Amino acid sequence: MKVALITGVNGQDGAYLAELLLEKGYMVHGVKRRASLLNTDRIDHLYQDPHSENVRFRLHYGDMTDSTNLIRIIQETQPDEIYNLAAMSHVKVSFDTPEYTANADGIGTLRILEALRILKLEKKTKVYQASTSELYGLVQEVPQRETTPFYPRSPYAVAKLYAYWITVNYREAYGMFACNGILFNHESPLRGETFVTRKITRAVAAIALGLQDKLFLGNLDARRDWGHAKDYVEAMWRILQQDTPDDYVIATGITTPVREFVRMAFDELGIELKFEGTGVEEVAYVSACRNKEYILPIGKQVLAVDPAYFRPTEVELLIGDPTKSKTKLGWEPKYDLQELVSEMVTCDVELFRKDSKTQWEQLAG
Ligand code: NDP
Ligand code: GDR
Repeated sequence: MKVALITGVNGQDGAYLAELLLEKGYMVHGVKRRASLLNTDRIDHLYQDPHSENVRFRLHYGDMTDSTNLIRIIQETQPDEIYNLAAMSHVKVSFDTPEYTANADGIGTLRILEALRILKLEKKTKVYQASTSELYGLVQEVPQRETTPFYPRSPYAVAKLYAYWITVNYREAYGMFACNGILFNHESPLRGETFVTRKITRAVAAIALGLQDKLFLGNLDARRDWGHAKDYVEAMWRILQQDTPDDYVIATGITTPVREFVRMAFDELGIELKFEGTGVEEVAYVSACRNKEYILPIGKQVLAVDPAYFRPTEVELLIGDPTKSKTKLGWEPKYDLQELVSEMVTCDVELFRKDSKTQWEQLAG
């Protein structure tokens, strides 16, 4: 049985990846940092009683800032594959916590690689590093591909730049099977609530159900290449099943402005919008309601821009070229953006219907 270790197992990608690897027959170990509450909602359906026989999914307390603990977990679990997904992953928040972000996202990757060397596992254990399209930052070339120069635009992206290159360096210096997946934005109903897509789909559901008045967003012009997380964890696995280690862009090749995502999400519930104004003055009103279940007053303002959500330096345009992953990994995304939006909105409507208690609408992000 193959053994995998996933850091960040209770995050969006960790949850989908754990599910995928369990389906493939792996023994899966997950690293989860301690929190004051049990924040395992995304993986609760995968729980296995540690006292029962043939347990194939186990959690370990660990933190990317603590190398002693990472060394111990790797020694205990002797993984064939490590998927390093743990990170302070919010770009805007990284401007507020730059040193911590560098430590967890940058040096944290070094700690994993160095642990493998210390334990003499560098020839046994393959490493997947969760690299990001944020590395491209300020546009140098479109679409962005493996050879496009990096120009990171946030403390998060700079930390991930270190992680990217230390992964390449350990591959070249020590012959490790260490790979970067340069993944463009991927979303799902499990997406954290303060990333823009989930913030939008939650707000659309809450507004349609009369639980929220208005949605406040930052830069509506930013364009992202959005895919579904379920497709993207499949690519992570494929990257580690190749004969030789390499780095791959994983993307859909289609880019969409934040404003259009908002329009599509409201449209999913039959609510049509009219956008007016530009920049910080931009707003959107309800112009028609096609679905009898979700009737809002025509002319109701449902969107406004709040500059608090602007970033000190922004990444305006991301569009990936997935040619290499399509040809070498045989990877293709199964979901398109319309299906992704539809699934996210539907899930959020269901969630609010089940639990309509007050939500923290304006968390940082
Ligand atoms: P999430 O934010 O959903 O999950 C991040 C995970 O990392 C959580 O389990 C979190 O734990 C954990 N974590 C954070 N800090 C630490 C730490 N110091 N020690 C241990 N665990 C920690 O991210 P995603 O699942 O969306 O992304 C997975 C990875 O892929 C991240 O590295 C991200 O930067 C990267 N990435 C994501 C993309 C995307 O579009 N989703 C695109 C490209 C790259 P907790 O729940 O306690 O916070
Ligand atoms: P991103 O994702 O920064 O691309 O990083 P996010 O969803 O946070 O932002 C996407 C774009 O939307 C704009 N935006 C807003 N963003 C948030 N969060 N909240 C808002 O109110 C808002 N209004 C507009 C942003 O300015 C940005 O341009 C994600 C993370 O998952 C990273 O970990 C990952 O590496 C990259 O995707 C690829």
